[in-house]
Amino acid sequence: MKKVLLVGLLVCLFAGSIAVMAAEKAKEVTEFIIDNSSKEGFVTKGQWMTDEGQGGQGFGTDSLWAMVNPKGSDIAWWRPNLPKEGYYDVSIWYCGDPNNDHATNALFIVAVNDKETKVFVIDLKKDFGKWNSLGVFKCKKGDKAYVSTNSGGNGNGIADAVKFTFLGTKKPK
Ligand SMILES: [Ca+2]
Repeated sequence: MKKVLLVGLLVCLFAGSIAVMAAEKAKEVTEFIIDNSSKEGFVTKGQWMTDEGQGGQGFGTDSLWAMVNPKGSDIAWWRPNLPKEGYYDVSIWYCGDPNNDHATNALFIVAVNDKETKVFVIDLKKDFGKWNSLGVFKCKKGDKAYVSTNSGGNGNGIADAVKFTFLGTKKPK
């Protein structure tokens, strides 16, 4: 009788560990976030200053800002290392504008295969403090897709966070 109980217990433990393994497999990472504070995947050129206040609505502990510059020569790039080819939603997050000096026409560029694909004109005085989707892009595995912004708008430029969310290998409807 004791043997039966022991075998029963072992079967239960085995089934339990299979269930845990299955649950862990289901928790596949699908969101790839690059913040201005990320150690990898975020690069700038030119003059960017740290803003820890962020109007209380930045992503993470701080964000960067660049003084309005007609040449737009202050540039920030977010470049994730994607684990597989497929369709990704690309979203941007920028902090609040407590001094009312952010650009209303900041350029954000999405590039795939290292080629600029789509340009967006973003009003940084609106929709801050949340993820804003720029759309769905087919990206290759690796670090060939990126988002960039610059200081060439009519107000200060902001570099905060970008998120690539894996949607699948087939084009979402
Ligand atoms: Ca940030």
